[in-house]
Amino acid sequence: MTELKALLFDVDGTLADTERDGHRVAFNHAFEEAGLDWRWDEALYGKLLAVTGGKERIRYYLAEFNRDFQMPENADEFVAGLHKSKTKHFTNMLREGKIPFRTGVKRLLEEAKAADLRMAVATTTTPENVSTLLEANLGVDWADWFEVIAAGDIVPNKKPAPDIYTWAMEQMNLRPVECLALEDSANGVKSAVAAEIPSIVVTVNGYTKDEDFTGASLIVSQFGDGDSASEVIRGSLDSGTMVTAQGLRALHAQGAA
Ligand code: XBP
Ligand code: MG
Repeated sequence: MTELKALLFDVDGTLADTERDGHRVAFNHAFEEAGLDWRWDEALYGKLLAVTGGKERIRYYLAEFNRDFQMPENADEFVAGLHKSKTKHFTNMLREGKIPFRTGVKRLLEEAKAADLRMAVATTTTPENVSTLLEANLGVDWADWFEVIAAGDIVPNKKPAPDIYTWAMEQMNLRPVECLALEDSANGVKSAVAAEIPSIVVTVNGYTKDEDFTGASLIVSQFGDGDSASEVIRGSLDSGTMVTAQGLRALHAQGAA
């Protein structure tokens, strides 16, 4: 049986519930600042989340929901400029402490560190968003927690492609069977499955709770903490009412060859 060596954490929706009141709001600020009448309400944003990556999501919106918009000549520059502005607004919200870690995340990180589990981030968002979120929630030593930050455009293809997980494992010199991925979305699960990671834990949120998580080992409402219990949606949680580092080791042992 191959021992669990590393936890690979998704960011948006997993470490923090960033989409509805974070990224979505930041996109709208950027559109307003650019003098565009685009407004992504909660329902539309839920549809746009089918596409990962902020720049890719803007293009998807124009292609599927705003075909009348006349894209400027320098389309790449236009989209990149909007996304840069959006990232400025999003990181400001993070620095203002508006987007905390989800329940149980800090506890799980501490348990994993104490259990000598290696940790990395594997996300579609930008490195700047990751470092700002981690510093806001873990302090100035945030980089001590994660060996690798695999984020955004570091790979050619974003989730559901496996690239970001494969890149992270290559950097850590780890095999998929030595890893466990923690995700929140169908795109994320597909990415981890395609990267041949055998153990995948999903913590759902408002946007992803009804998605198809085929390939996931365990689906929960949250990681749980103190008197805020984790509810099991699919699979079994041997560690009582919380997702714990030891519980993840046991889950991995059941699934890994
Ligand atoms: C979620 C995403 C990201 C964010 C927006 O990433 O798909 O694109 O929605 O962030 P993950 P950017 O769940 O993999 O963390 O605008 O920086 O892409
Ligand atoms: Mg996610």
